[in-house]
Amino acid sequence: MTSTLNQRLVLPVHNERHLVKDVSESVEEAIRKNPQLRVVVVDDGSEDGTGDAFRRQLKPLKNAEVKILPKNGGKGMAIRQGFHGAKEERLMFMDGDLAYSIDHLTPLAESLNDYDVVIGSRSMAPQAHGGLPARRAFLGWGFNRLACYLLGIDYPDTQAGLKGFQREAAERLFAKQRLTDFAFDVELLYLCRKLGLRVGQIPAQVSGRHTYKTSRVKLLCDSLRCFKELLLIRWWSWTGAYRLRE
Ligand SMILES: Nc1nc2c(ncn2[C@@H]2O[C@H](COP(=O)(O)OP(=O)(O)O)[C@@H](O)[C@H]2O)c(=O)[nH]1
Ligand SMILES: [Mg+2]
Repeated sequence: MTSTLNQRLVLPVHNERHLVKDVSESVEEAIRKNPQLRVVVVDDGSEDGTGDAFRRQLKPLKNAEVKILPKNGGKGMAIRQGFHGAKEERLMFMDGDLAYSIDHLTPLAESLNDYDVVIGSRSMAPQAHGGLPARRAFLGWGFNRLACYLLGIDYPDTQAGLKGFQREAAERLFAKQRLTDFAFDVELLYLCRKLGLRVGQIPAQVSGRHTYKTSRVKLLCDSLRCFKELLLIRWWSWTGAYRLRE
């Protein structure tokens, strides 16, 4: 049974000019197949004209829009901007480079009939294409274990850029969410635990065309920044900054 509730898909993009044509074709096909779907591409501070290129490419589609933010605020900020003011019942985001094919939308939307929040998990799908480079896989595993330990959550994969929310849950979560970058996903899952939201998981299959941008993830300093952000989440929770009882 496909979900008849209207849906919003946010695609955060940053310096992805080389992918605009392919991604736009996938967006066009998804909208043609699903008249309930609205797609919002969010570009914040790309230097290569990604946002304008998407605007030109998606112009003919009435159910697609491109938000261009002048300054880079991080993937988390872009996703929050993409959900801002949304009226759709199902709010979903996936990596704008389509690391996960748009076909994942159907199981994601369907699972949102049973859960407040649904996350994609690469550990539930046999990764045909070898997955993460070894160094990143190791640091990713370390981050996952540390985050789960420090935040009292337990998911084999918290970072897959494929997540969905019932609108009410999204409004409660994003009103409290503070981080904009790497640890934004685990902050969301921590707030789900604190707010008693039901979280489901679906298999996330990385597409064979996707290449991880190891260079962008300056592994060491970003790992330190991730660790700092994990401590910040505990600090904000401990000091009541999340206003969890409101
Ligand atoms: N709007 C926006 N999108 C971002 C930002 N950082 C990454 N992205 C997008 O988020 C998605 C995942 O990032 P990516 O660098 O591909 O991560 P990887 O696949 O894990 O190496 C891609 O579509 C990026 O273009 C950002 O600061 N702002
Ligand atoms: Mg990627």
